Amino acid sequence: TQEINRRTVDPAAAEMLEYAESAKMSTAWDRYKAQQPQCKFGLTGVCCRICIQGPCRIIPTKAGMDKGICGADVYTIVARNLVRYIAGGASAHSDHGREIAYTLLAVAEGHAPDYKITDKDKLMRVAKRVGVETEGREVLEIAKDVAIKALEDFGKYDHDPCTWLYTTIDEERKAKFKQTTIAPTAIDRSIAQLLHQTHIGVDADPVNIIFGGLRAALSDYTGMSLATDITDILFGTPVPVLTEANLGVLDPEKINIAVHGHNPLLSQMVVYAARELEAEAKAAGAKGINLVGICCTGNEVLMREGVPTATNFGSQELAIMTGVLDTMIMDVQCIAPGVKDICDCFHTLLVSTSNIAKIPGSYHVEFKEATAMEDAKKIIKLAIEQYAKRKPELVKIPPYKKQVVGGFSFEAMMDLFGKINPDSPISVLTDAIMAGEIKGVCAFAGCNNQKTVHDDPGLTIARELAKRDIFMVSTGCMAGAFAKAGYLSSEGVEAYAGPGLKKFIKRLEENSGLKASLPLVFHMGSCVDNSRIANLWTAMAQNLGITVPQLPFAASAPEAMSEKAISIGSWVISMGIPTHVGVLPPLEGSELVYGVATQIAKDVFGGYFMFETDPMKAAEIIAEKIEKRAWKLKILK
Ligand code: NFS
Ligand code: SF4
Repeated sequence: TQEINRRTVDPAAAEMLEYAESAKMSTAWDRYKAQQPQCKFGLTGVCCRICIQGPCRIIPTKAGMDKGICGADVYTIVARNLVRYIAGGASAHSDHGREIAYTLLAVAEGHAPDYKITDKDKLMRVAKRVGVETEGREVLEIAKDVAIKALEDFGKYDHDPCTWLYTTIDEERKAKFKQTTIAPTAIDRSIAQLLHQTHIGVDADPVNIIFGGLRAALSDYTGMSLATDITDILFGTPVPVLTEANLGVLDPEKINIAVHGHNPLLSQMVVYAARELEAEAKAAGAKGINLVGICCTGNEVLMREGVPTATNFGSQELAIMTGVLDTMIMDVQCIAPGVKDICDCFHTLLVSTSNIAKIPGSYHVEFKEATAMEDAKKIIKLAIEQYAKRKPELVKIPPYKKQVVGGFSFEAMMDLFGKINPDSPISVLTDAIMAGEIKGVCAFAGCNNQKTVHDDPGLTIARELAKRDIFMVSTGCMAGAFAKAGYLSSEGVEAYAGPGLKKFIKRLEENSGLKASLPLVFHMGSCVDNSRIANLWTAMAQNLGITVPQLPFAASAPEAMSEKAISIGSWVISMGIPTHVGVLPPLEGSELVYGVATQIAKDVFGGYFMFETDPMKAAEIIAEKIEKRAWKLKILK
């Protein structure tokens, strides 16, 4: 039990981990332990494997080992390794965005019959913003031009900055990115160029390498920004929705299907298909179909359809151990290959759907936009068949779930604020800051990481910031952690909000016209929806007539893990937001690179990284940064 307490603070995960131990099923926690101690060279970023003369491992104090074989200094190596993570992250996010943009194009051209334009108003708003003519034109014509505009952001050959970057940020940031030459002109180019720049014998200048990394990071932003916009156009812009989270959402009497991954093109279709096949599920003896989400594809369908969250990244294997998950449908990103081993201990069918994401032994159903509904139905029928194979003696659902109020897109937030001040919704937030009712805003993002106690850092920091009247929003697997702990419902407000924050949230609540009470932390979506959070801070800065770096706004990725998290963090600091990261990325091997990330970045961009692995200390640091900016702002005004 002591060991388990050091592994997670999620009661459902703890129960499943006890079970895994007694049943001798190995989990990510066990494999993390088996990897200890991890290689110090790798941990500090000083191992170079960029060419096959290597690996070169640097020991700065040891003559002859202070440089790589090619003569690369430690700062070159650390910087190159860092920005290659960004290239990976930006590729993942932007490729996701590209799929969505292609689907909009297919809809416009009539090749994707199962999809449609759901939010015409958003299409019009986006079209106007990106410079697509709307007057007197058919909806599908406009949609086509918006899709093409988005696809151009990937590969256009002029030298203008990407459209989805420059139409969503303020003038001051545009000038900053221009002056520092980090505005990407094409997403693909910036990523390919970064791989070129970090090839052996190209760039040895660490600062120049980091600037190349930031350009790719802004491409990451561009890709996710267009992904969010077009996903809203296709499936609707989220509005507040009531649901639940944690393994207790699994229903022993229903056919349980988990959607896991990131791309809503599939998971959203699964939602539609499940509704149509309800009768078939009943004919098979189940009480119906119960869809649940894991990771960000789960966040997507939570935001738009109220699909409950089963769990987040760190505990994905544990959902299968309940013995009632009939099928796990994966699309792309963050699906741990370890899930297959657990599926093999139960009856769970693992279905892969993307040509670039397969797991040996899983069942592959290729998902195509042209036959989307048919593909989704095929998978659900497989799940219905699978239900009969369930082993009753292996059913074990931990009885934990919490209420969740989600669905806070940027537009939904503005609607909420607009109930109090219809003329200037965002003023409701900024006025509360200027009046000192709340101190500022913290955005939580990112993953689970085995290097921390699962879910604990985010929850601890949020509790501390709540006490200090800091307004909070979240995306990604941190939103999953908050969901499971009751922080995405009024339970969190009652338990943790300081007096000012409570008053603020209650005021919103009284005016909201919603049946549900409002949460402590506002769920703004998947990781690609961090673009919504950027919209929020841009609107706040414009409303106050200040720059983003002057805004009392901070970010935290308490358990950052993926390359995507690194690329997000990098654009967030470029945008001017101080960003806490709760795990040490491999930077410590170079004082220079570490210094650029934590200090020089502040001088150049106003945003910077704060690395702190102790959640209590981290909360202190984040609150202090926000409070200091709020204090300065009040003097300024
Ligand atoms: Ni973001 Fe979301 Fe989760 Fe991390 Fe993975 S699912 S895209 S990368 S682990 S938060
Ligand atoms: Fe070693 Fe240089 Fe090759 Fe890196 S690029 S592995 S430092 S020789």
